[in-house]
Amino acid sequence: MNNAVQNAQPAAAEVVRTARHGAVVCVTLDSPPVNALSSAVRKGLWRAIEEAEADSSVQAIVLVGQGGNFIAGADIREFGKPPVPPTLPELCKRIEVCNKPVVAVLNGAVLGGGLEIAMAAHHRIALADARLGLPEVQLGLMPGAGGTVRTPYLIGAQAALDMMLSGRHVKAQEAFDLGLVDRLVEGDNAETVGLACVRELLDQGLVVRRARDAGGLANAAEAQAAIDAAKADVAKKSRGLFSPGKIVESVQAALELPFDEAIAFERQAFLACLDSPQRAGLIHAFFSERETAKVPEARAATPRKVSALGVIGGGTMGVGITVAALDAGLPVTMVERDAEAIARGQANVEKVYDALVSKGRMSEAGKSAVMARYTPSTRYEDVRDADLVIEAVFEDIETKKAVFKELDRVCKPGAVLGTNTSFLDIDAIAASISRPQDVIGLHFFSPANVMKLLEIVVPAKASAEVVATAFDLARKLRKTPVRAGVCDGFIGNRIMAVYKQAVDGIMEDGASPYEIDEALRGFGYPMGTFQVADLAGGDIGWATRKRRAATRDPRARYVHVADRLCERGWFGQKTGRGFYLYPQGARTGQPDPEVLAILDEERDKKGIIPRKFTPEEIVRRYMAAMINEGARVVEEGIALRPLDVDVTFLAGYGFPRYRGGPMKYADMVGLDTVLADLQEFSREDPLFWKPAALLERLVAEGKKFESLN
Ligand code: 3H9
Repeated sequence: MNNAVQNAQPAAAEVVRTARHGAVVCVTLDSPPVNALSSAVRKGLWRAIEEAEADSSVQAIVLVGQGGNFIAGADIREFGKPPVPPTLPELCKRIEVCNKPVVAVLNGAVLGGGLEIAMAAHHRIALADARLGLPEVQLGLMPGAGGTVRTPYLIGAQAALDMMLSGRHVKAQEAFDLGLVDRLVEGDNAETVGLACVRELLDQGLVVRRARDAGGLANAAEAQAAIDAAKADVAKKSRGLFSPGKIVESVQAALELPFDEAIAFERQAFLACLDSPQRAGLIHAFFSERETAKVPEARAATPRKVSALGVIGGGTMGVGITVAALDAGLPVTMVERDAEAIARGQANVEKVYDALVSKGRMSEAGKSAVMARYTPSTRYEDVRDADLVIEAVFEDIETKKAVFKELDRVCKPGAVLGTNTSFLDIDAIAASISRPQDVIGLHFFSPANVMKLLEIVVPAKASAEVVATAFDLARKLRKTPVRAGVCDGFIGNRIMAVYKQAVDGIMEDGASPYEIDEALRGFGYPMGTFQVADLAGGDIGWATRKRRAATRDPRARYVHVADRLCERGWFGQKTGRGFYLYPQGARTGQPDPEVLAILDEERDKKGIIPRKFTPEEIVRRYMAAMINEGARVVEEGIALRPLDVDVTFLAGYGFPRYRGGPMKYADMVGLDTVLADLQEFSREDPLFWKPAALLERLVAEGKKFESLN
């Protein structure tokens, strides 16, 4: 991120303009990209309200946002910096106490502090495209400018808690039905329709009407019941998150305390959230997910037009990619080797939509419209007009090369040729055809229509235009793209291979797979490593280990337990047992005493006397291995920046979002602490735990990974 650009603060007068229209003052916020409430915007708004109030000829004040949005919230970039007055709660109060009617005209994003400003105003008018929300919870925060008080005053505790705990965006019509908006207006220019509407309201006798006088909490018993239900729900679902509990406490305060005291209570709760490492992690995740698309090639080149896609392969990945593209409105031609295989591919695509139809989330007509974009084929010639083709066949370099040879033969000049390989050498695939500049890795994660991550793997000869096209495709498919270099496993699978080795070592040295999984869930993962292995299928990891056997460093520690399970045909959920037992097709596994016996046998063979590991020690080792390999991946340029590693794990591997990703976590724990851990562990196994040079350098220079973002 460019700090100079980030820190450049425009003057208040530049970002907030006022204009007189008879007796009405129109206050326009113009602070691209989303009118976030920076200190300059807050100052400008404050001044505009003061001036309008002081002018006896003014009868009403209209607030509008320029550029398609009202206000997307507090300026997230200011969090963690010293506060600059006026604060947002002060500004909201200033608007609320204004003795002239203030009307907020809502369009586009009306989020967080933006909605709080609107609720502090006396009337709310919404255009059809307005989306209102209090999404602070997704940033580890809570509404902190009166939102936890004014929202229940306006729409009742239940609806307010739903909005604040989910962070969901409410469309204009729903906001009107809830009573959050007073009037819906047609038109697309907020200023024009807002002014016309206010003139009409003035004719009808527009007066000041404050949220603090609204009756949303009048039925105390009903409000208490909603609060109690929310409290129970938070306890059940919020998995270690801090701010949901604070939101509920603040609504309780809104019910019990006088209005101003409840606002003061909210402020303290908000500041506690602001101070939490979860806020730092979640805001890092928010910005990082937007940064990963900013790669040199996307800046330097214009993407090629992609309006038709080819997918080679109708297996799990081919189907998922096809569905992702169909959902994005792209026509897809899927090619399989014979009639039977393509029939299976087509059936699997249809199955995804049938499931939506049966859940009532799609109509039959909707399914037909999507399927009309899908063309099954058994001939490569049918992708000759495709702008981009993605190969998703069996993970074997010769098979892939054979597919690329066909693509080289049939595809039109300039078509982008993507491979969905998860580890193979894409440079070698590119070198095998006559147009290596058009080849790119598009590593989707399974299920490809659901998982957000798309690793865009850039081989040496890929043209900038091709890279830019891949990023543009990710945007169209609503994926989170991360640029990766070519190596075995790219960013994600390469790092995963290393922390899995660490986990295997912990297991062989004494912790059971069940203790390890529990420790990882305690850290915030939805599932532990062994649960994931059972879900993915043990045979997949087994094949990878066999493939790597020839190149494995003979000095490296190798734990045989997983192989022993695979030799017995225990591949996880699909075979009814793996590290866990799944009796009668159960989805949740049970610990298996036979697995523990196999583990003991393996320990005996190596003369290992098992020792105890605390959950904290398990996590320390797991994270140290992950961070160390993450540092290597950055050092080698496989990842552009540490934040690319973070986003890979957040979007593709279930890393707990509130921890910001492995590299952010390392910064928060302290790189010196991580290095000290590695040094301590390396006394047992110097080869595996050798600290990455980049980590050592950063510690020596007193810097963080953040300095490389
Ligand atoms: C809050 O309000 C706390 C208060 O209750 C209390 C305070 C006391 N600040 O997402 P996009 C940037 S907490 C600064 O790509 P889209 C974003 O980084 C806040 N910058 O576009 C990006 O910059 P760049 C509660 C922000 O159209 C650019 O705008 N509000 C902010 O897909 C475009 O963003 C939220 O949590 C911000 N608040 O989506 C809303 N928001 O171009 C967060 C955006 O340099 N924002 N930027 O990469 C969003 O959900 C989406 O950005 C939004 C637009 C829906 C608005």
